[in-house]
Amino acid sequence: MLWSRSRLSHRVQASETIPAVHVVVLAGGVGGARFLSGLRAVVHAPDRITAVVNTGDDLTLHGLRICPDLDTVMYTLGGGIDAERGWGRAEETWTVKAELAAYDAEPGWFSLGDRDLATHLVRTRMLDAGFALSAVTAALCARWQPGVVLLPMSDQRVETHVVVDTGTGTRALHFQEWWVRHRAELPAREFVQVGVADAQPAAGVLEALATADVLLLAPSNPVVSIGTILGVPGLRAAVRESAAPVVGLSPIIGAAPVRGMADKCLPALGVPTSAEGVGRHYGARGEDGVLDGWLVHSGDSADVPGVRVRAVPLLMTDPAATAAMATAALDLAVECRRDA
Ligand code: FO1
Repeated sequence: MLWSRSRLSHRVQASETIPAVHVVVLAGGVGGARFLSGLRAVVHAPDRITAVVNTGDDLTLHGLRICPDLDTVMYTLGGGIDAERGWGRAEETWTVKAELAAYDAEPGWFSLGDRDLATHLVRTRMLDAGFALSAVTAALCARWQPGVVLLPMSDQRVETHVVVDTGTGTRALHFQEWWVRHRAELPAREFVQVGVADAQPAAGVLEALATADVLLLAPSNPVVSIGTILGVPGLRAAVRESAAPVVGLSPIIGAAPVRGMADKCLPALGVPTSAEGVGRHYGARGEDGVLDGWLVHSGDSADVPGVRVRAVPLLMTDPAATAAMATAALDLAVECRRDA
């Protein structure tokens, strides 16, 4: 069922009471990218959306710097994503991957497509020339035209490593090895962002947060995506001090994540895998948290003290559903703003 334009435009009216809407979204990979495409459909001035994207999943392989979440958002909004996989390029070929395997060039468990490799080659060349990751991302977006301002959370390297039980002790793995090679089957005891102490928000991030009319936490992994972004020194405080209402969208529907493996991450923090658990984990801005509003899936309930909770459909089944979610988030932001 297509979301009727009149209904959408009617509902958007509510959100347009926020003057010159500048929406800043903290986002991870697939869920964040899908949500951003819905938000872009609703916020008519696309360059008034700034996405601050997780870079804790980044890794260096075969001498190339790979930024999965930035690329997933860029490809999804730029029209180059392989929608089935949710990452990498459409119409991809794997010739180089096969040649690397023929050389037994490790690691074979992380697949780099031929088209995708061009992105990593250009990024690595620019990083080696001394350009900041934010500048490199802007250069790559000149081709892809995502219709939003795409910023890494930091220009410094921050890599999520996972401390797992080995049965005879513990070992730290790069997030991608845990996530891709082991499909997150090894119980995670702790997530460590290597380098985060020396990191700062990327160029443009604090300015975006300071000029935001609405701040949204996309339905991304609350531990390794949203949590990693908020862990960059100065970022959480900037969110808490923002004049904009802060609204999050639950990545958990019922007792399970919509996609990805948030349920494999939350136990390491002692957070229940529920919309209420994640909402309480983010916490109310009136206390020491970050939320003013929290959207949970219709049928779920959540009591998050100090946070205004609304239940709406949160399944991003098609563009119209995602646009409706984005509208609901903006509407809740308007409600929260009135309370401020
Ligand atoms: N995910 C996989 O499950 N298998 C892969 O081989 C793989 C390769 C890959 C290459 C580039 C890229 O941007 C993403 C890739 N991903 C792969 C997805 C990636 O692990 C996730 O997108 C994020 O890191 C989690 O949000």
